[in-house]
Amino acid sequence: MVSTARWAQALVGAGYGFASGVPCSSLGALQKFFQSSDDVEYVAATNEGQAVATVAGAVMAGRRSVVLMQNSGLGNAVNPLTSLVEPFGLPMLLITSWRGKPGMKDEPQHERMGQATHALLDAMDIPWVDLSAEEDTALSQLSDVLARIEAERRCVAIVVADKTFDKIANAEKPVVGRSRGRFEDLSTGGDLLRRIDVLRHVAAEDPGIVRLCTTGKTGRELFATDDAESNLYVVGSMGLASSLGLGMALSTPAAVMVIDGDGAALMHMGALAGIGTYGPRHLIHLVLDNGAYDSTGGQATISLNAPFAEIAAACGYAAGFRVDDLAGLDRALAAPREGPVLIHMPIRPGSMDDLPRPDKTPMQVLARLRAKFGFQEI
Ligand SMILES: Cc1ncc(C[n+]2csc(CCOP(=O)(O)OP(=O)(O)O)c2C)c(N)n1
Repeated sequence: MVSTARWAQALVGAGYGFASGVPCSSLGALQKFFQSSDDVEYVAATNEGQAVATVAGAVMAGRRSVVLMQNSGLGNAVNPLTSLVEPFGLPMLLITSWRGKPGMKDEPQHERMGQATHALLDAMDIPWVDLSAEEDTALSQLSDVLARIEAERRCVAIVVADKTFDKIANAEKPVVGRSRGRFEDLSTGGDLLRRIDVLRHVAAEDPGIVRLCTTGKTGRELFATDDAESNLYVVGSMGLASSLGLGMALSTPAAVMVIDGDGAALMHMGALAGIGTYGPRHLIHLVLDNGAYDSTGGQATISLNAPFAEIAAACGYAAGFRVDDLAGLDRALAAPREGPVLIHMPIRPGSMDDLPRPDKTPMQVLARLRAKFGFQEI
């Protein structure tokens, strides 16, 4: 059996100070260590995909970070692992349990994933090692994996079977509840704007703000109107720009604006609870709500029944604003900020004709952002 404290201390000692995950009983002791350590900032994610995206945000800003999950949760994480971590070349440690390990008695719901865990990692081109239950071997495997992450600048997984780590008695740091934020409706009822009008306006704002732009036409329009160093086009990982923003805002003093779509925001609504709970005060979450999946042909979303600003305020954002013109947007942006704000802005569907796509790779766009904001590469 491996000493949880010794192994985790080796990880922390190697500079891994940021972690996010969703629990698994097989990783319970390790997660308890991270949640109790003063040397680790741990974000309890509501979904493994969000954990990956939150860690991705921290990694982009230069922090050595680890994501922890049950192998059932690998299914939830496939999308950001393949469409965020890989295209942006993000080095990170993924620790996954191995429920349903063939030959070990486990529940029926773990059987298939237990057989498929390594094949799934292989399919995603994520190198892995099965952690030894012998302590010295497990420690040397850890240092080999960390060296590989940094040398090859990629995600590497450690697969942990049940009963590998010993139990620890550390007391988890409590999650601090945040009080409900205020909600203000600044709408005027006038004609709705086009997305490009809002993006032009936002682009003319302070260039010292990181702008993380959701997948689809929003990023393409921002690219077309103002391809600035502050922009990061989150080309994949639909719905996870907000979790990415959370991890980044927790890792840099720079203001971070997430420009989201209604379809994307709906896809990962649990992220609102995470942002509300961890509350980075320099995070602005702008949801451009055209009532449609505009980028894929304008199919209707169900955003009519999603009062994003009120939900965000209830989740602990300092404030939620509903605005429908640029004056309202400016008022919301200028309001004193005691924590994250969400600005819900209904807009017209439709986009520019002949919309280009970013002419730089995700890695080039990230390199530019890092240079501008002084984010160190790990
Ligand atoms: C996980 C996932 N599901 C579906 C898609 C296809 N897709 C790309 S953009 C998009 C629409 C996004 O809608 P919304 O966030 O409302 O933004 P809009 O296109 O309206 O600007 C969809 C469904 C995808 N890229 N990823």
